[in-house]
Amino acid sequence: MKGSGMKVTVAMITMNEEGAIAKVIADIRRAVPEAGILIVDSSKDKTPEIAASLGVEVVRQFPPQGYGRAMDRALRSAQGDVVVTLDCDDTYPTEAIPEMLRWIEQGYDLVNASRLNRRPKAMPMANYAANLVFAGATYAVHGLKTMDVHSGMRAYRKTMLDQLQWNPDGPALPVELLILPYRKGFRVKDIGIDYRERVGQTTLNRWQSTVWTFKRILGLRGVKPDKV
Ligand SMILES: Nc1nc2c(ncn2[C@@H]2O[C@H](COP(=O)(O)OP(=O)(O)O)[C@@H](O)[C@H]2O)c(=O)[nH]1
Ligand SMILES: [Mg+2]
Repeated sequence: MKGSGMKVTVAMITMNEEGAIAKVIADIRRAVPEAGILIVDSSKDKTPEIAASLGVEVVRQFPPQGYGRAMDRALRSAQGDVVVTLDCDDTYPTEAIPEMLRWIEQGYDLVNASRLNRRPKAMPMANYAANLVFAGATYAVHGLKTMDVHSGMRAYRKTMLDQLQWNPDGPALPVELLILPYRKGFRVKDIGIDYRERVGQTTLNRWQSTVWTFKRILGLRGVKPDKV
C-alpha cells in the first residue's frame, strides 16, 4: 500500500465468473493500484483467459476441488505482507480495501468485512436469518463479536496465515478462517460494508453449508492461544 511499504496481494478463487471478472479486476486496480492480483481458477469458461490477458497471475485448479481447497491454495500461494480476499462475482465493494489495509497497518492481523451490520437488500431473508443465528452461536461459543462469519472479504496478515493450520476440506471454510485466528490470540477487526447483488450463479449449497458452519463453530471450542 502507498506509503506503508506493505506488499499486498488480492487473491480470489474463481469458477465460471467470465461475466464479472474484468470489472472486478478493474475495480481492484482502481482501489489498490500497487497490489498484485492472483486467482485460483477452476472455470470451464473464459475466466482464466480474461484474467491472464489483464495481467493477473492465474493458478489453475482443475477439475474443481471446491471452495475450501481453492481458498486454501489462494491463501497459501499469495505472496506479500497482506492477503486480501473477495468473491469474484462483483458483490463486494473494492473501495473498502484501503480502509481494511489501514487497520492491518495499525496492528490488526485480520480484518473481516461484514455485510450484515444492517440487512443488505441483495441478501434473501432466509440467508440473513441464518447468518444472524451463526453470529449468535459464534458469540455464545467463542465470545467473538461479529455479524458475519461467512464474509468472503477479508484482509489477512501473511505472517498470521503462516502460523495457522485450518481444515480446507468441506464447506464453510470462511467460518474457520475467522474463528481460528481469534482463538489463537490474533487481533481481529470487524468493519461494515455494503453488499451488492451477484453477477452469475451462486455455488452455495445451503444445507451442507449450514451443517458445516456449526461443525466448524463447535469444532474450534478447544483451541487455545499459543501466543502470550
Ligand atoms: N476455484 C474455485 N472457485 C470457486 C469454487 N466454488 C466457488 N468458487 C468461487 O468462490 C467465490 C464464492 O462463491 P459464490 O458462488 O459467490 O458463493 P456465495 O458468495 O456464497 O454465493 C466465487 O468467486 C466463485 O467463483 C471452486 O470449487 N473452485
Ligand atoms: Mg459470492
